[in-house]
Formats: sequence, C-alpha cells, structure tokens
Amino acid sequence: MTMRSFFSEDHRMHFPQAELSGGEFVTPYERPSRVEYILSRLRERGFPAVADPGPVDMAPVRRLLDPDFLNFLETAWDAWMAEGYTGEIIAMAMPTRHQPMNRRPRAIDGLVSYHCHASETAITRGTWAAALSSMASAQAAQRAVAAGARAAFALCRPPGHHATVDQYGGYCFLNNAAVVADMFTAQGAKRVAVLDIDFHHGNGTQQIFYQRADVLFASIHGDPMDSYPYFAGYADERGAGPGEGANINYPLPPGTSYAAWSLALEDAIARIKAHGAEALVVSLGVDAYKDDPISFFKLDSPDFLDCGQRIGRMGLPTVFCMEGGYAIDRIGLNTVNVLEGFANC
Ligand code: 5XA
Ligand code: ZN
Repeated sequence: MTMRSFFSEDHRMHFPQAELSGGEFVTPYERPSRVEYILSRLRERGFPAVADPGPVDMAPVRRLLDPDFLNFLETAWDAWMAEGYTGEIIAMAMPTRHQPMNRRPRAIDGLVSYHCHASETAITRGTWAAALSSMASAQAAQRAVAAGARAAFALCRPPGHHATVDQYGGYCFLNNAAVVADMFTAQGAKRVAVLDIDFHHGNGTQQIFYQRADVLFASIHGDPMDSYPYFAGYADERGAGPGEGANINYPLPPGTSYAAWSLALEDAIARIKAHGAEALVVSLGVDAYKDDPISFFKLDSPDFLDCGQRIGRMGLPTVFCMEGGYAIDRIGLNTVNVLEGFANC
C-alpha cells in the first residue's frame, strides 16, 4: 500500500465536553478517539506511517474564506472568557428568515450566533488550533498529490464539509475539502470535482462553490427533509450563475441500501467524468454505515471497499479528506476499506 496519510496530534485540542442532542447534553459524537481507530487500522493494513503535515498555509485559506469569520474563530475563545463566561461556546440565536440576516453584531454572543448555523457544535479553548491542524493535513495531502502522488489521505479532525465561507456548524469550522479543491484550481487545474460521500449533505462545500463552473460538487446524502442539515441538499439545488449545473445533489431516503446508494455514486462518477475533472477531492465520511448512531443508511463494511474501487477506477489524482462517521468501532475498518478499495482497483 503506497497511499500516504497526513495527520496532526493537535486535533486533540478540540474536545468539547458537551453536545446538545435530543434536548440533552451528551458527550459529542465527534470525539478525539475516532481517529485512534483509523490510525490503528491504517497500521494494521500496511499503509505507510502517517506523516505530520507541518504548519498550515494560511494564504489558500484566506483566499477562499471570509476574513471576519477567520478572525472570529481565532479570537472567539478569548472574547468569550473576557465576558466572564466559564462554559464552552454554544450558539443560541441564529440569523433566520423574517428578519434582516446580514447585520454582524458586536457582542460576542451575537457574533457566535452570526457565524454559527447549528448549535450542536461547541467552540473550546483549542478549537482554532485544532481546526488549523486539520486544514494543515488536508493541505499536505493536496501538496503530495500535486507533486505527483496518485492519491493521499488527510485524516482531518475536526471535519470540514459543513463549514461555509463564514459559518461553522455540524462539527465543522474550516472547510478542508473546499480549500484543497481551490488549491488545485489556483495551481492551474481548469476543472476539479468534489465528491462528498458523507451521510450528511456538504452544505458548506456547496455554498462555497455554488457560483463556480470550475469546481463540480456532487453529494450523496440523507434526504434533508429527514436529516441534518435540513435546509440544503435538495435535488433542485443545481448551482447558480456560471456555476449552474455544477452542483449535483443526491438526497436519498431512510433505509437506503448500497444497491441504491451505488447507483447515485455511478451517476456522480459519470458527471465528474463529463465535467472533465483533472483532480478529485473526496469528502470521506463513513456515517452512511448501517449502524451509525446519527444516520439512516444501510451500507455495510464491504460496501466501502466497493465504493473505493469505483472511485479509484476514475483514475483521477485524488485527495481524501476525512469527514464524519460515529460508529466508532467500525470507523477504522470502513474508512480504510474505501482507501484500500481505491488503491487496489
Ligand atoms: O457530516 N456531518 C456530520 O456528521 C455532523 C452531523 C451533525 C448533526 N447534528
Ligand atoms: Zn456526516
């Protein structure tokens, strides 16, 4: 197995104690131990030792994301502490319809709400550092592929695909996959594709590229009528302006089997080929697994091998960015199955 993986221990700096779920505070599903299962499975299956990514390159991040948002993420904890608060940062009032949505408040509580779209996601003292380290892994994987590797795996934590140009939520702060795709185009690729196979719609990635023709975004996910993020991910969201037709959503119902899921994957693959993508970024979540505690598809572990093979047969230079997956004792197996299927096809 020759695929290289990048990973930073600094992910540990983000470990909220609580997630608001079903009206209760629970230990977050998105927790540091997730990566241990992936690391040990990579070792067991003979992947090369994971490499530390080195420092983040802020230029590609700043090129794509809102400067006020970046400043907010960097300074939110100190501002929260200065207010005298002692708990973790949790957003309470979000900008919504029927009121002007674009005013940016001064108070830290208001800023948190302005920059957040889902209150399950807490910010802690180390969140910014961890988000940067996650981005650093994604960038290191991109550099490896840009330098000629067929593929690389970024073991990103926290994940990224729900983060928009200026909002966090769904456990995501910085959109790793989007920055990687934009790095490819900035380096000269005319056309790139992002394929999101996480159970949840990649609403952040969709938003970032919605008006762009050069980056195709395809996402296979739980129907937002029934699942987070609820307000994006519908089939009629096809992109806008120059990006019209370059956004493809496959919302699928509860109980979806691999037979049905893989039909959507084949369609997405055909669209990526038709787009003429020169590089591929895969938002690799494995929460489509049948026993995932917060999802409702029925994929089984061998299905992830097959999925990896189908993606690999596209023959594109590929960066995998880790996203979700919460059946923790299977997250390693399912993730590495995708990578191994890809590598062995
Ligand atoms: O891919 N996104 C996730 O796995 C997070 C979903 C959070 C739902 N509250
Ligand atoms: Zn997910």
